[in-house]
Amino acid sequence: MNVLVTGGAGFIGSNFVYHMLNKYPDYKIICVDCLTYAGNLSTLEEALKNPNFKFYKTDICDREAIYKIYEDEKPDVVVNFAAESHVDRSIENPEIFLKTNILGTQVMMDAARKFGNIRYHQVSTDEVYGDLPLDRPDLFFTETTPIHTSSPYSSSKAGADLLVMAYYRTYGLPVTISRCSNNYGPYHFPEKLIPLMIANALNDKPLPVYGEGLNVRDWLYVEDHCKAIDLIIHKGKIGEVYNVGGHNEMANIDIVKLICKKLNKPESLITHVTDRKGHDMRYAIDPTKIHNELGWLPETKFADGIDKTIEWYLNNKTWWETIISGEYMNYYEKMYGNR
Ligand code: NAD
Ligand code: TDX
Repeated sequence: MNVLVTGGAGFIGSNFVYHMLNKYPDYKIICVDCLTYAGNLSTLEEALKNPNFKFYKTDICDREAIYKIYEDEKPDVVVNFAAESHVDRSIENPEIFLKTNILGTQVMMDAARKFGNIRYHQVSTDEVYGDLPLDRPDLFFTETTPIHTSSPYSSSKAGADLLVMAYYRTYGLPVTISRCSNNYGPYHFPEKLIPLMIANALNDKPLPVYGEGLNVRDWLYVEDHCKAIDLIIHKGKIGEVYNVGGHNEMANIDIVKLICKKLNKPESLITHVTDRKGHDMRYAIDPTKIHNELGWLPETKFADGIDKTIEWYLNNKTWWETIISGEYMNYYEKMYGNR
């Protein structure tokens, strides 16, 4: 089978590339990534040595180049991870989010239609459902929860989801969508909460918690997300949405305190900074459907996953130190300098 993976030089996409290469030695994995600030070819260093792996430095919005790749590589399945993924950046500059996340999705699906109605999977997010109140722990997002977005990022992801379902209904494109909760694990770009706090703590820098830090996220180890997508592309029902999440809700402040404890750093490093605009309060996924229909269950407990993640950042300092010493410094100064 030929599997075309977009965004494979980013966090979840690269973990998925490695998962697929390890699990299916007879599959060919074709990766398309234009290497934005979030894409890193060094992440794919091992994959690039594998004869079953091929990399294209290409923008998913580049229709001509994408059509050529479909024509040459003849994918059986397409998994679209490529996206602008950081909420804070979408608040500063929404345009690129609309371009990549919506128009890029359209190009990928037009190509899938043109070259044989190819099986198409869209990697979406729980953020399309908006947020839940903190005082209603009984509420969870199901696949029928209405779309109700908060940020330009989540709105662009929701726009893409609607387009995916339109291509299913209008053209009969064989699609599926997964909506996952917050991932953590190796190769997580250090602008996101967990890797940012690990990197700052290791450098004895302030740990910038937005507002009181009471916002709740539902954390899932990235490998479990990859396994869910693997199941969906092989056994998922066409035209369906699957929520993916591990019932592991934690307040941001508790995550940051835990990281301090694990790294033996003082909690006095924690600095409460101005809150994110439109900040979603709580995300919580009900994964009953993917469990009942496809037998998926998260395998890594948070206590183990966070230890593995911290260990990975300790053992791979060059990877993240290279990132935070470059252009990222300007971003950090702009976002956190006067916060
Ligand atoms: P990431 O920002 O780490 O990686 C995104 C990758 O896409 C990068 O390699 C980047 O170079 C590439 N890319 C961006 N624009 C592109 C374009 N126009 N053409 C080709 N490549 C492009 O993101 P991530 O955290 O790995 O997220 C991957 C997907 O999963 C996204 O669609 C995101 O919305 C979704 N998602 C993420 C999470 C999470 O917790 N990180 C949770 C649920 C869903
Ligand atoms: O410096 C910080 N301080 C802080 O308090 C950062 C970067 C974040 N936060 C808070 C904001 C959120 O409540 O931590 C929480 C997690 O923030 P992010 O890591 O930016 O993730 P989030 O906004 O929850 O979105 C993530 O999960 C859903 C991914 O980035 C999205 O791509 C995915 O769709």
